[in-house]
Amino acid sequence: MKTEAWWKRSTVYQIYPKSFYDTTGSGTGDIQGIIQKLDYIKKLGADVIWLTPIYQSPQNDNGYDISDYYAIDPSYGTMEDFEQLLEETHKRGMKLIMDLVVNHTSTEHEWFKQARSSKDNPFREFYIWKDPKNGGLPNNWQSKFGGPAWQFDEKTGQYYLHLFDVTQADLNWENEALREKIFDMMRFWAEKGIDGFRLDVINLISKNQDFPDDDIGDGRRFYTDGPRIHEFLHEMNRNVFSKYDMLTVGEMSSTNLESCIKYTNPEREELSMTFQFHHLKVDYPNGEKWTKAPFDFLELKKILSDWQVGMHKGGGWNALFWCNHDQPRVVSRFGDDGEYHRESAKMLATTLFMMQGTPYIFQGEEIGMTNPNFTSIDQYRDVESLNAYKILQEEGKNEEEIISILQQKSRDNGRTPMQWTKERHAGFTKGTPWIGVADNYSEINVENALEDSNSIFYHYQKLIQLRKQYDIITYGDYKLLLDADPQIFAYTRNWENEKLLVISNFYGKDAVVNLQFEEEKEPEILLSNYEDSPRKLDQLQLRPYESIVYYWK
Ligand code: TEU
Repeated sequence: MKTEAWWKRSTVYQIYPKSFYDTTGSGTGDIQGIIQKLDYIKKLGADVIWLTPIYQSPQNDNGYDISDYYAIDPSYGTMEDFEQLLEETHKRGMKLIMDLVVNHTSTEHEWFKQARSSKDNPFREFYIWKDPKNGGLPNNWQSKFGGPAWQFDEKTGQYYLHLFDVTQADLNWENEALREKIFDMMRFWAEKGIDGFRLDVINLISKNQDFPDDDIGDGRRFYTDGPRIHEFLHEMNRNVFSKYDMLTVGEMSSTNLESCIKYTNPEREELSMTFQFHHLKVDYPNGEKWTKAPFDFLELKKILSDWQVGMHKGGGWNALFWCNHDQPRVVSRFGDDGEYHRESAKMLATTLFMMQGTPYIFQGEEIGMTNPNFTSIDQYRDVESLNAYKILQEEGKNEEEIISILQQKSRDNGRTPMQWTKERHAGFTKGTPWIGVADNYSEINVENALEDSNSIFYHYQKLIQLRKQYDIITYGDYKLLLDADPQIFAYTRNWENEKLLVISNFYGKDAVVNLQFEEEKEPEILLSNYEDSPRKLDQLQLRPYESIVYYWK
């Protein structure tokens, strides 16, 4: 029997250090704060911690703009703090993965400072420079944060490419010297003993070298899953990953199923798994993020199911997630953050955790943290949201409308401080938090969750345990049922002589489930979010947001 990769049965807990726990009173979280909360994560049962970037950075994009890959940002602590964190994590039998941001660096990185100093500087070719075309921009590509993707540099008379903020200059992966430098840096962290990497927008590193104008879009088709991407990832795997026993998860912007099978099928020696975002665009009507819109439930089912079936068939591996630091809170988004807060948060967790892949929990998700509903632009911090605010103003939208869009879509929804207690600032800091705390913290907090045996926290704990216990969750195939039902998300998993059936009501009203089953035996209920859920499947009625996992053997 082949050995199972350790990350297949693991659950990853994502920490956004800035908002996790502050031990100094600075108003931003720090590494010592993470160390103090390791036992909490252990209690939840997560096996792996993913830290978003803690490297030295001017923080224009909260650390995704790195100015030194070898240094810890002083706002988080020191390299000794980091080493202590790694040791304390390992002591508890958990693993730690770091964020690898190598599509771009900060323009304050030494490489970029050298590069911009003159056209013949050896670091010039570490970045992507182009001459003006007809006195203007080299092409019409757009930055993901709004506006053109090129910035003119007066001193040398050329433009540099930035797919994100103007302070995030894209690296030139065509340059072998750059690739060597990146692999060296990766080995430095691997040698410290980390257990893997989450690779930021890694499918954007290979650009079409003709840099053509895009007559139908914003340019993304010329660099998404680009011409040499599989070659670069394979090279990275051979030079770094394969030398260690790592979990590698690629964040794949606007990707497709076919590419993700290639990225993750072990035979190709690229990555362990991928994040894709199609299921999180079901509330972007016509692909437009900056509008207020309900989510398309049928589309959500279809997308998740296509990825389940497709990756299974192609021998790939999914990272399963609802939330991260770029996304609104899922209970506010696809659930109900009012009356059915608890039921809907549990339902969403169950629906995702019973799928095939490795699940990710974003800090606070396990207690059902919600969007904060900020009411004024002064409360927002995110560079993307602040840009969007300006663009929406220019489009003539009024203040109220813009704020209501940000309330639904801003990345800051996921970035408010972790709610630990009902004390001031939710116990996150003794100082002034860098971003406001959601005002429901006296109800929704870790202290309350731990005291209540029926809390969302313990539901997540149970889900993590089930995944360890039942092979079928890791290995079973997947089939969507009732694809056109406007209220029920139901699927089966089959493996050897076992079967799972997951039925979730995605809305706040009762639902009748019309399913025919040949099974003679009555199933066992592995988990439900209501007491006394029915074991009989015919004439099954679900209560608001009810979600049940049935099991046959
Ligand atoms: O995000 C990549 C990315 O494209 C998004 O999720 C982005 O936030 C979204 O498209 C905006 O609508 C990664 C990081 O997770 C994010 O925090 C960084 O800002 C970004 O890369 C740049 O490094």
